[in-house]
Amino acid sequence: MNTNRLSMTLAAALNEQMTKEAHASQIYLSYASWADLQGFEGIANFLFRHAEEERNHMMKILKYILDRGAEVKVTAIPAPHPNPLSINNCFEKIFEHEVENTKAVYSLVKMSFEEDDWSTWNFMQWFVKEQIEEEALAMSLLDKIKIAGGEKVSNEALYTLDRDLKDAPDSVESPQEATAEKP
Ligand code: OFO
Repeated sequence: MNTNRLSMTLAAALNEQMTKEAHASQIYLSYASWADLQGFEGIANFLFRHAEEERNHMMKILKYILDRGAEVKVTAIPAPHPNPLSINNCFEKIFEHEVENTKAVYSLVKMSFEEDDWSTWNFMQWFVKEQIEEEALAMSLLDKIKIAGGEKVSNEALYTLDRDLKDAPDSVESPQEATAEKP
């Protein structure tokens, strides 16, 4: 008896999205490590936490594929992007990445709509909503650095930004509290 309720196309697309989320996690990990090495502990902490959040997104998709009776294909993750050139550049790259990921999410929504796969369509709505938050978060980082001077930001302003990101409670639940059900 065949218990798989995902089409081959959607299973492949979901597996691909799962890898994209793992890739996102690696990107945040590498940017966080870069920021830490530059002495920006607060920014690094923020990015490390976000890396965990992306991993939870990966797990959420993995679990959904299994719940639908399809095969999970864990593949190699592409290398993260090269290190940013500055904090301003780091925040720009994060924003661009999130917008790219939103496009990938939309494409899955479209595919599930076209296939009348309402379970997947419904499942993907969580990601649509999440991407609104992720883009807004990335944009708020960009706004902060823009106000502080963009590429010309002073060390003093960077110090304050770093301290604020360290102290500010962000909306990301700690990895210990998050689950695949509730990333
Ligand atoms: Fe998984 O949300 Fe960012 O990329």
